[in-house]
Amino acid sequence: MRQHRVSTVRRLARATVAASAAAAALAFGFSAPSQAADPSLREVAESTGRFIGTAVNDGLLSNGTYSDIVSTEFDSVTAENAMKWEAVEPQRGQYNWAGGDRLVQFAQDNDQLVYGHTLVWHSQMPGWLQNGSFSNNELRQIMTDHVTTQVSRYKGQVQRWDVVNEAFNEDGSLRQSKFYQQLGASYIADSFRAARAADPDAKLFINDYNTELDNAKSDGLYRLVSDLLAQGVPIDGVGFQNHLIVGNVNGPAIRQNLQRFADLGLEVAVTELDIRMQMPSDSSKLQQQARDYRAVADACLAVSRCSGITVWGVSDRDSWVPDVFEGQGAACPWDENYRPKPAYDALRDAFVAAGGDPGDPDDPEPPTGDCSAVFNVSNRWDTGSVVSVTVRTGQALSGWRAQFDLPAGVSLANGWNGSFSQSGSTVTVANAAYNGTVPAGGTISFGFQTSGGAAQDGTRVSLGGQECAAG
Ligand code: 9MR
Repeated sequence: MRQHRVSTVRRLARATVAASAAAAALAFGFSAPSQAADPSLREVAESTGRFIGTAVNDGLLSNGTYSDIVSTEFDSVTAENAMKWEAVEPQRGQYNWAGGDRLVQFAQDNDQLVYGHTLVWHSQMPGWLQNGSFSNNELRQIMTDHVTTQVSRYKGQVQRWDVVNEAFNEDGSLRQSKFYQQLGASYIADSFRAARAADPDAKLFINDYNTELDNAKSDGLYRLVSDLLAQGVPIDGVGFQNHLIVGNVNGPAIRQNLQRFADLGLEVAVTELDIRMQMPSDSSKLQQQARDYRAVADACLAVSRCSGITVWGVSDRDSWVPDVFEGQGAACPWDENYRPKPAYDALRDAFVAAGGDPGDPDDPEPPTGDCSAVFNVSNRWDTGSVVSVTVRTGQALSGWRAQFDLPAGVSLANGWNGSFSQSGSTVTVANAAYNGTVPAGGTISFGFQTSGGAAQDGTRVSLGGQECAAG
């Protein structure tokens, strides 16, 4: 039975992507691109309660093909460079928000999450900071001022922050960054505390590369986050970049490693996924790449606390890889001509396999005036469960409230993509700041975890007081 319909808005937007890509094809003299799948990656991801994001080069948003793909295929965006220290505070105390603001506005216009990247990092520091000499106290103040100013600027608009990026050496020791050399390991806790004080609702992450597997580096990270938690430092999540190589991806090992961090009670996320190959590409490498993308996506989707996947760039045309790894490239899900690659289909398939609704291309009409809901218990154990809920609304909404009942004795532990409260057995979920606007025929997705027992599959949901049909 059909459980999910695609909004007319998104259908039109996807038609625009195809049209502008076809126009680009004519202009550049290559063959017309194939159309992306329907429903989009974003829609299948949303119906699993996870996000699918991309790094965005805000300078490219004026390119219609690029921006259409970003808005229709992704529900989360990360600034590829525009929110880094050198871009944001090029002179001490003088801030430039142009690129970050542009991206945040784009995200709000398209009902997307923003993943903030990044506050404290040894790389891409402005010259005045890199080369300046400061007393330890002064450096600590500079660092916390920067974190406070940037997080405050985007309070309520950026849902997740990479507070500290790439703090580790390969052997699991802390990197000798300027911050570590002068301030010791306490620079990490101080950065998180400053970020929490500036926006108590933003989820705070530590992010790194080569930590995807259980190895010396990820062991160091594991020890650090365990210590931070034990000290009560406000950290919510760990980001795993996943800059990987075709043919060299071990999905089950990635899953296991994600799970050990999740078991600390933290959110985990795939934050910068790309999978590069030796050029030139050919169809067998592209097929292998698709299997590798699928393996990473499956790994995340098998871990209930893995909140989403961000790819590090839309197309091979825009990727950082060829500039850094000589002779390598083709690492992204879209090709140089913005055509979806097998890797795109693989990502989409992974979400569908994890419960994302594939839709029904023969039945494109959005319904009007009613709602239907899928209440899916994706994981259950004796004392708890994980639930994803997708509600389709026939009416355009600018704010919503959904309600449902949990079995006696079962309580809400935590939820995402909404603001949750429980009174007796009834749970009320109101929209978050970023997902209140829903077009007619559009969907609302949220998820939550229970304690004290499991929720029941197929529980009826009401939207704005109206009971929704099942499925
Ligand atoms: O993709 C980014 C590229 O445009 C920049 O030149 C580069 C500068 O260091 O940073 C790239 O993004 C990096 C990210 O910020 C942190 N993890 C590694 C990413 C790829 O280098």
